[in-house]
Amino acid sequence: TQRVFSGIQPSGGLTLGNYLGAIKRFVDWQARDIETIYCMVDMHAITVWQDPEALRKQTRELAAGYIAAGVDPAKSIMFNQSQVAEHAQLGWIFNCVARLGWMNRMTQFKDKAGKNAEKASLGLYAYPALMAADILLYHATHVPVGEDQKQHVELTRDIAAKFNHDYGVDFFPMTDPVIEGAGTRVMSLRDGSKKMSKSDPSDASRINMTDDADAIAKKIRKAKTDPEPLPETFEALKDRPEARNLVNIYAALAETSTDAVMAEMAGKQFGEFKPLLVDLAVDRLAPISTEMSRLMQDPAEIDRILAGGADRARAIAAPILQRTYEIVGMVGAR
Ligand code: AQP
Repeated sequence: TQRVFSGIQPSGGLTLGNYLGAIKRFVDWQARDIETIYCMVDMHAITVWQDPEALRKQTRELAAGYIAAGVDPAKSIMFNQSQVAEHAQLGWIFNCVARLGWMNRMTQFKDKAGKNAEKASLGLYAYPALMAADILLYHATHVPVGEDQKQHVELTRDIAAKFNHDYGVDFFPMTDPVIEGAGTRVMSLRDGSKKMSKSDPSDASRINMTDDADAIAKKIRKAKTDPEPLPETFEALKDRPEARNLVNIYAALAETSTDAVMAEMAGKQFGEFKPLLVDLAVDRLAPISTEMSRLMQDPAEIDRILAGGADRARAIAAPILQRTYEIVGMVGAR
């Protein structure tokens, strides 16, 4: 059977990058006839210190963002990771399967830990093993993610393969990362070589899903560009990362290809293109932001949805963890 799993960290407000790279795709998968499981990965979020009150608020806000964007809790299983203890339990087993050498190659750890890796948490280093547990706990076959997570999903396959090999079983499936279409890599509005990120210190670098129309317009108007007009093809934007990023965002929001955008916009200066992008972005994002604030007025209802999702998630996860314990040789495993 096919099953989709994906998650987002409640480590800050949602960005346009999270929306286009992840949530929008979650909604597309939900429309297909496949079981979909979407998680707010709060245990991943604390690999970098989070203020407890902020973490609680961000988790609920993330849930509101999923729902506002079209994830339906009656169709998809939606929950926060810490409510299903099996994630941590399988995560430990995978800490014992993954090799240090594999972890040392993870570029996200290097990016996030920065120069002072000695001060990074052990959790940040082990993050990809917990992520493998998130996915394999449900025997997920597909993981829709942005380009930046590809390496972690590949590591998930390595962990599954090593577990199966070491214990002589064919238990964990090989999961495919699904990275498709425009918007899989949304870049900072201030620097076309950096990804748009919720933790970037510059608020002008990103569009937050809670930004109102004025804020969206201002950020796009101020986005870094160059003085050249738009060329005929997307390929010709190869060495113009900022311009490329705006076209990419336009294509993803308009649900069309970058080539189609170029065919329509060729010859325009950014002075003309940016207002069109503002209109499109406001049109697509403002209803989501309005719905998010409405949902946030009833946090108890969000908590009920997450608790219900956790029960459904546990029903799938518990037998898979029990079987894993049995394979590994834990006494008492049923
Ligand atoms: N800029 C992006 N473009 C496309 N997809 C993106 N994603 C994140 N940024 C972009 C996708 O969003 C999902 C959830 O990401 P996450 O919150 O778990 O972790 P992250 O990738 O570390 O996101 P951020 O915004 O950069 O958070 P911080 O600042 O806390 O590190 C993933 O599917 C990711 O691909």
